[in-house]
Amino acid sequence: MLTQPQQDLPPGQQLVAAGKWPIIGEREPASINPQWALKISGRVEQPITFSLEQLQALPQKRQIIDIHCVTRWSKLGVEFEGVPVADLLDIVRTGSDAKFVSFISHSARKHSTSLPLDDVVRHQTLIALKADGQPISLDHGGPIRNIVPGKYFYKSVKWLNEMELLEQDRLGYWEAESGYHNGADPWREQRYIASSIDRREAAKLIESRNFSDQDLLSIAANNRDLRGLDARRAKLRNADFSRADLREANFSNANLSNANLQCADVRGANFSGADLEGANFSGADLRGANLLGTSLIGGTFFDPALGVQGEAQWDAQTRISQTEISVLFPLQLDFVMKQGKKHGLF
Ligand SMILES: Nc1nc2c(c(=O)[nH]1)N[C@H]1C(S)=C(S)[C@@H](COP(=O)(O)O)O[C@H]1N2
Ligand SMILES: [Mo]
Repeated sequence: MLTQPQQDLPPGQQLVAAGKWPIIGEREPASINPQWALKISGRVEQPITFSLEQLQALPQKRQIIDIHCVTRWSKLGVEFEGVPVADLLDIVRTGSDAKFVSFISHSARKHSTSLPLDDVVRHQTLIALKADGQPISLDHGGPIRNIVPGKYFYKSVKWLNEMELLEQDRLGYWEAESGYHNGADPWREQRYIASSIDRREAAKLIESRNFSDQDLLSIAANNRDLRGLDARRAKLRNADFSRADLREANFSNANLSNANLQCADVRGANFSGADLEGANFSGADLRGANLLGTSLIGGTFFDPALGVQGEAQWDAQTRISQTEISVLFPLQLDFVMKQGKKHGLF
């Protein structure tokens, strides 16, 4: 596990640099200038649509909230301001059969997420209109987004335009499509659900060394001999490749977000274009590996708790540029910059 000096960071999280706030997931709403509004529908006595102006006219509440993204970055103490969801629910009066809330976005894919109604209220969910005193910017989901304290940030929808009260749960986009855990409790590390394939299937695939184009969420391949693995475009979120032999493996355009590659041998492996958000390469052997065009937000190359053992190894043939590493967090950035200079990588 990563150690951090801060006491109030959930396990496996790292702080972003002061003043930084990464943009994750969708970057824009379906249209730029709709009549911004929030509709409350489903199991309510009185469905209501609040315009942005009406929301602004309601009593506003300020809340200091810590952001924890599932891709392992945290940003503490953001001051959000807006209308508590509980206040809106008092106005519409939820039906006795309302058990869940689906938060639906005004985005191209109608992005959504859901929570039990009890959680929504208990966690003091806010319909946020401002962050740190300013209207929330469009790329961060303004002018209207929900913010759920104490849950991974994927429970906080950008460009919120509907809250539908449901009798039964309806999984959201990341939860249904990408195996994100529906509980989303950062203190219990509820990041992903378990593997989508059983052990026998996994063993067969590992034997064949061909993962290309497959969806293998949370696959356990730790300590395996996977030399020369073909994993092009494979979906390998949360995969465990710790201490695996991955020499010359091809992960180009694969999704390895939150994958564990601790102490893996990835000499000569190709990661070009791969999604490596939140991936852990501490202690891995990266000599001759290609990391060009990868997405590295939340990536780890050095675990201070393990000392020298926790440092990834590099050489002059490792391929990475300043573009990829610019998104790393301070401690990791320092380490990779040092290695880069030492081996003349950029
Ligand atoms: N509409 C919409 N909302 C979304 C997402 C998305 O892709 N689309 N991604 C979620 C995830 S995983 C995170 S971490 C946060 C990111 O918000 P930010 O870009 O403001 O940091 O938004 C959440 N809400
Ligand atoms: Mo996220």
